[in-house]
Amino acid sequence: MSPTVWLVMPTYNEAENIEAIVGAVLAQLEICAPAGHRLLIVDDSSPDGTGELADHLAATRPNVEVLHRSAREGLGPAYLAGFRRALDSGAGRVAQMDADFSHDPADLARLLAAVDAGADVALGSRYVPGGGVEDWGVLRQVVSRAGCAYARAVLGLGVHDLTGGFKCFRREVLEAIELETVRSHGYCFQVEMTQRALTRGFVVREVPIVFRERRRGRSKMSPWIALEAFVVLPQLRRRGGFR
Ligand SMILES: Nc1nc2c(ncn2[C@@H]2O[C@H](COP(=O)(O)OP(=O)(O)O)[C@@H](O)[C@H]2O)c(=O)[nH]1
Ligand SMILES: [Mg+2]
Repeated sequence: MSPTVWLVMPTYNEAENIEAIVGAVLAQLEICAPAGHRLLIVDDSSPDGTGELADHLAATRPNVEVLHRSAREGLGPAYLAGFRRALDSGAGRVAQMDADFSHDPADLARLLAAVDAGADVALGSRYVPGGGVEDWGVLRQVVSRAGCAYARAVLGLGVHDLTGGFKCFRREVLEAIELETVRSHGYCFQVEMTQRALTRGFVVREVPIVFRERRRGRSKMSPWIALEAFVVLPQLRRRGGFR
């Protein structure tokens, strides 16, 4: 396995977070991936200038690069473009996380350790003992938990947190799951990737994390993205992780 860890981070209007998150992530990667790492920011032409700020960071720090996409297409296509770039560049493990500090960069070490210990996919999980959410109102907690429970039941999967976006994949998983046919955009993208890994027999391990509400900037997710689940999940069930 190539020792190089790629961390793919999608951004849309994260100008208030980008510099701090890049610094925090690089500091962690120095510690937990000393044999080689690269941070890939995938920006969908953010109108607030996130892409230019990211370019400046990439020019002044080693191991940072930026993939600019011409239009906003949602999380799924941004991740797929980033994963493709990471695989083409020889990544051995590919991690993903949000740019808004909801995912604690310090937790990267435990995700990578789970993969080193034999998991094919490590999932940062809010809904296993030791995991949780901070600062969410009751409504958002209920919607998120109900969404995960619904996805789990519809798809018949044993994973507790199917919609989280803090993960690490072994390269072989991304090569095996036919990325070019993944179509989901929002939270469903996370569900579909995990379903595809499980149905191909890969070992998925949940690592407890505490998810914190963002301090700066605004969420890009809308009720429509949550509703995508009700249309897409039955389709994912029919296909059983294959297309
Ligand atoms: N490239 C790209 N990034 C996105 C898009 N939508 C959201 N993001 C990024 O994906 C991450 C998670 O989005 P966020 O709005 O925080 O979702 P929430 O945490 O579920 O409210 C953040 O880093 C966003 O900047 C998109 O359409 N394109
Ligand atoms: Mg967020």
